[in-house]
Amino acid sequence: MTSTKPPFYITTAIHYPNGEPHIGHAYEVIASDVMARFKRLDGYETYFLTGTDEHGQKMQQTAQNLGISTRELADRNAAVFKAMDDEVAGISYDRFIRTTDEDHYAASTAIWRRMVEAGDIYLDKYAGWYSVRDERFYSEDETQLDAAGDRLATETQTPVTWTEEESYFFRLSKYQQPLLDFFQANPDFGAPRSRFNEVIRFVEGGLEDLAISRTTFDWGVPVPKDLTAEDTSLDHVMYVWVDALTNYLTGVGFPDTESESFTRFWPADVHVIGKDISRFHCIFWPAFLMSAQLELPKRVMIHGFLNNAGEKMSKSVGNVVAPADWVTEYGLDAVRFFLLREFPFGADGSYTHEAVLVRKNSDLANNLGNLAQRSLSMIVKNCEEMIPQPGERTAADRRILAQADELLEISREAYDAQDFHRALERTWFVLGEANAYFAEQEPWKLKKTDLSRMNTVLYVTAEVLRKVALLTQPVMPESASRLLDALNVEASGDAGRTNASGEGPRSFAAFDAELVPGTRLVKPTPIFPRHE
Ligand code: ME8
Repeated sequence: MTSTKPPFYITTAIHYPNGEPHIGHAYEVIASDVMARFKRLDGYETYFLTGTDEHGQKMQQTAQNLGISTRELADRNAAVFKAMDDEVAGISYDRFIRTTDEDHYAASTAIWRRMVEAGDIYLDKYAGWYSVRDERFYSEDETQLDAAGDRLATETQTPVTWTEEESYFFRLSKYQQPLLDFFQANPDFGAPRSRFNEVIRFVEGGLEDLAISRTTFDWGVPVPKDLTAEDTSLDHVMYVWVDALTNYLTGVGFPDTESESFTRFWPADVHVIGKDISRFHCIFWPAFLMSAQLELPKRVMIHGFLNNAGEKMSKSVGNVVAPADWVTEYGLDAVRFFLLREFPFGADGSYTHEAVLVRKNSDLANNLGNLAQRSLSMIVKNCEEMIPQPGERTAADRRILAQADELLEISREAYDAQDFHRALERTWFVLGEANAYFAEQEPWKLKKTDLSRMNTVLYVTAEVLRKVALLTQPVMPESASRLLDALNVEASGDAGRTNASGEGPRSFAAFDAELVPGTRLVKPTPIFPRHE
């Protein structure tokens, strides 16, 4: 299909492969995947980038502790993160980027060159605190001493070490006012507003120039000697965040700014990231891009953290959940649904086994699964295995159909704000209404008294289910597809990937076209089994 809608480019944070992925990592890629699938189904040409952030001191130290080479650690764990996407979480990325990919070196070198040309890079000496775990510099007043007398970063409670080394600096201070002007002109650049406000307040407090190279280890993108602003005898590698952020450009073909993919997809429509890295994305990144004379991304969506029963996940507490364990226990679609339905994307949220069960059994098995099973089985049994011909519509029919009709626009609006929670809440509200409608109309009684009315009720219910199934494809690709299969809705070749069940997805272009009476149905198999 030649799309008339603008291209859509979405990215996740790239993850440090210094350990194994946990459910918080899965949360971010799943939400981004849902967003990408929604846009594809809605006819946007979509590019979805995710991957691993492999440079820096943290990677080098972890490898040393394990007694393996940093390259080996990166290869091994990047494969684990990729397997989470491919084999566990059903992620439909277009590229899985690794910052050790060759084209990424070219892109990082090119953005550095542009920042040098802008006069924004100079050589100096860094002296301050560094947290390897956060890969982040801290000023003294951002640190504190713990009971044992060890110094920690106050915000993240990670150990910091005194670091003194020659470093290149980026003139971040120069961009304070341009950033504030940009924020003012683009109030939706950072979301949710409360988190964006924190960023704005930080910039208003003044910005110091930023150390952007390291000389005390070598696992990074080399700072090109011929491009440095001043001469030095030391070998510098780029500070890991400089090359990490640049992945968003590499992914669409930078430094070839004339390339088809770059002209089509840059600037990114949305960077999806967690709350701990909002400053990097809302301050450093736009400042680098302003310096490099490149367009700024349209939006940074800052999601909250996923906690285990209200507690931060941590290895020492032993409450870290592996995505694969959850998927084995609850099934992928139920996990995806839970993560987006349970709490708003911008907020912190918690999970417990009980909370997942309630969502799975009440929202999926009861409200959706049961309604589908009962209504479609009735159609197969009583309507010669065909979508029945509806009669005249009553006020109750029109009401529930109108509520289902509105779901596409409501979802579009919610998705554009990455408010997955609201889209699902509204969809399940309509499903609740559909269940009430089905119970009130009692089609099983109409079977004996008014066949034509029974046909209408079954038709209306099936039509509501079709619309709900279409719109839940991004969240639950496999189950929604099976429901659409049960309704014998044709796959559209224009809506992106083939999904797990082998059927192609159904584009939203078919949203308004109602079910055709006479369409053959087969006896449905239960789509959302209860979790016992
Ligand atoms: O920060 N709940 O990588 P990372 C939700 N490499 N999200 C969580 C989470 C949790 N419990 N824990 C982590 C980095 N995240 C950098 C990013 S981007 C150019 C470089 C999120 O592996 C976190 O907020 O530490 C971040 O968005 C992502 O997982 C990767 O974290």
